[in-house]
Parts: sequence; structure tokens; C-alpha cells
Amino acid sequence: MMRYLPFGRPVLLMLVLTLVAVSASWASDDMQYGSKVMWNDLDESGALSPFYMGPEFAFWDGGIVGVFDRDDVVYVNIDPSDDVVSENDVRLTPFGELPAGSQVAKADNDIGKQLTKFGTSTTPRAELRFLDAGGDRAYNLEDPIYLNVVPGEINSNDVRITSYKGFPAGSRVNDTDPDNGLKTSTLPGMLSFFNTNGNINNGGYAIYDRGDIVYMDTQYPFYVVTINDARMSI
Ligand SMILES: [Ca+2]
Ligand SMILES: [Ca+2]
Ligand SMILES: [Ca+2]
Ligand SMILES: [Ca+2]
Repeated sequence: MMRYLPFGRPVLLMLVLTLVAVSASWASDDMQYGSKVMWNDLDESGALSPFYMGPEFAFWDGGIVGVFDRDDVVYVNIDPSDDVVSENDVRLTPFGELPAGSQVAKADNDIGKQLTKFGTSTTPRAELRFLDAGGDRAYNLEDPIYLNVVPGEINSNDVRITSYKGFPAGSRVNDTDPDNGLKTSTLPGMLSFFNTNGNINNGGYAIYDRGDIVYMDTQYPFYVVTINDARMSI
């Protein structure tokens, strides 16, 4: 049986234009790396896609080699089997002029650099954890997220994934910072991405590539952008 849409062409055209406007402004200023999804944000309830392999946190070991220190650039190594900085890996800390949250591009100077995994026999463990700033024992909007290198307590050199008291997302914790030494809790969830350009492979799965945005998907329903999820790339 034929069904008719309840509106004519001008309305349809307006709908299409609105959708185009929404997707064009998806990455607006208040949706940068380290921001959390708030009520009525443009990406709220958007679909997220799983990575083919679970990405891992890793670092390019500069500064004192063999020691995780503040001269080491930290990355989301999207395909953990490659062990190098590769195209579209995401920086969690700045590299020169390239800000935290940026995707690695082909011509960038860190491309091809060896990555060191966390959690080996010679390197510290690192987990995304949150500081329960609100003190209610649950993860919510006011609670900052860290890449916590000695899971359980914030230490010098931890990476702030969201800002805390004026310290921006992507900054390192210093000995004298107010969050140094505070306890952290397990942040439930997993990394997934918004497939900005909509491309899919032969199997019908979303392809992670340039311009796609990494999220820490923190709560049910998974694979949907919900309040409290954290944006992990620009
Ligand atoms: Ca180092
Ligand atoms: Ca890589
Ligand atoms: Ca809380
Ligand atoms: Ca894509």
C-alpha cells in the first residue's frame, strides 16, 4: 500500500537543509577535545561505531627514554598492532603546535615514531579514570577524567582528558597541582567513534578515518552519544 508523507516538498526541503546544517556544525567550539556531552548538544543521541580492534593508549618515549615523563607525547593508538604513530591516531597531549585531540596527519613530524605501550613489564599501567569531584560515588558531569598512570590515585604526569579547575584538557598534572594525590575511580565504558563522513566497508561497518571523532562512551545505551560521554578528539 502506498503511504504519503504528511508534508509537501518545501517542508521536506527545509528538513534536509536543517539536517545539513546540523552535520556542518557538528564540531563546534564547545564540542572540542575534552568536553563532555551535555543536554541538547548537537551530537547527543548520534550513533557511535565500534573500532575494529580495541584502541590502546601509548606514548612516544622522548625525554628520559625508558621512563614515562612529561616530554612523552601520549596517543590513542587506534590499531594497536602497528606500534607506531600512524595516520589518524589521536594525540592526547599536544605535540609542538599540534593540539591535544588532533588526529595525526600524513605530513606530521611524529608519524612513524615508535610507540610504547602502557602496562608492559617495564611500563606503568594506564587507565581512563575519573575524579569524583561531586562526591556522590557515581560518574557525572562535574567529574573530570584522567589518563591515570598509576590507577587509583592522580600522580604527576597523568594526562587530563577533561579540564579541571582551569587546567585544560590535554595538560599534565604537576606535583603542586590541586588534583595531584586525589583518588580516582574506574570509568566504565569504551572508546568508539562518530563516523563523520559516513563511509563503510564491504561488511557494512563504519570506517574510522580522517575527521571521525573519538568518544569515551560511558554508559548505556552504548554506541549512542549520551550525556556524560567525553569527546576524545577535535
Ligand atoms: Ca620518556
Ligand atoms: Ca598507530
Ligand atoms: Ca560523581
Ligand atoms: Ca569514517
